[in-house]
Amino acid sequence: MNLLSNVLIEPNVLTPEALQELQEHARNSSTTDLSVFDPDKTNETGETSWIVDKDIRDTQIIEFGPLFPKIEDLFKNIVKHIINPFYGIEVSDSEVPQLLKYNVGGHYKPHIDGRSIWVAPNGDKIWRKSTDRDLSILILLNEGNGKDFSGGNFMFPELGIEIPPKPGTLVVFPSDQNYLHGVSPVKEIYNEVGRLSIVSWARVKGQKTKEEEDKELLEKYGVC
Ligand SMILES: O=C(O)CCC(=O)C(=O)O
Ligand SMILES: [Fe+2]
Repeated sequence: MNLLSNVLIEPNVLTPEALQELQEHARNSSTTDLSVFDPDKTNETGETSWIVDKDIRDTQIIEFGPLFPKIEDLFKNIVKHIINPFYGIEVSDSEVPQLLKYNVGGHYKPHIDGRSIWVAPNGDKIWRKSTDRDLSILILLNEGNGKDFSGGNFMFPELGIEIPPKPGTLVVFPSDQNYLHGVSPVKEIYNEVGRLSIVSWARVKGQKTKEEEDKELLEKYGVC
C-alpha cells in the first residue's frame, strides 16, 4: 500500500474573507492550554485520560463563538464534496472542530491521533484505538515560511513530508499508526496571533468502532 496516496491535500477550502474573519476572531479571543492523550492513566483506569504536557504539546484552543455555525457548514461541505469522494467512503460523524493557536515556541511532537500501543497479557503489542477516530482533518489558516510566522511546519516524519502552512489548505489522513505527524516549533511570529489551524476527527461508516474493537480484544485476551 502506498501510504502517501491516502493523504488528501486540497488548497483553498476557505475564501479570503472567511480566513480574514477567523484571523480577526483569534486575535481578539482568549485561549486555553490543550492536553494530550495519557496512555499510562488510561491503561490504569480504563477511561480515556488527557494531561497538559508542554514538552509534548504547546498549543492553545480558542472558542469559535459566533463563527461556529459557519464552521459547521464548512465541515459538512468538506466531508460531502471532498473527503467522501476522495476515499470512496461515507463519514458517519465527526468531532466538534477545534480552533488551535501556536505562539512562539508552540509545537506538537509527532503523535498518532487515534491509536496507541497496548500490551496484552501474553505480551502481544497491539495498536489499539485510544479514541474513536478514523480520519484526521486539518485546515491551515495562515502562512508559514516567514510570512505570518516562521517554523510551525506540519510534518509526517516517517513519510518524509513537511508542509509549510498555506492559508485555507485542507489536509486529511487516517488517524492510525501509519500517520505519525506533528508540528515543528514556531520560531517567530509576525502577525500578532501566531500559527492558526482548525482540526477535527471523523468516524467512517463500516469501520469498527472503539467499542467493537475493545469487545474483540476482551474476547481474545480476557481483559482489555
Ligand atoms: O495544528 C496542526 O497543524 C495539527 C494538530 C494536530 O495534529 C492535532 O491536533 O492532533
Ligand atoms: Fe494530530
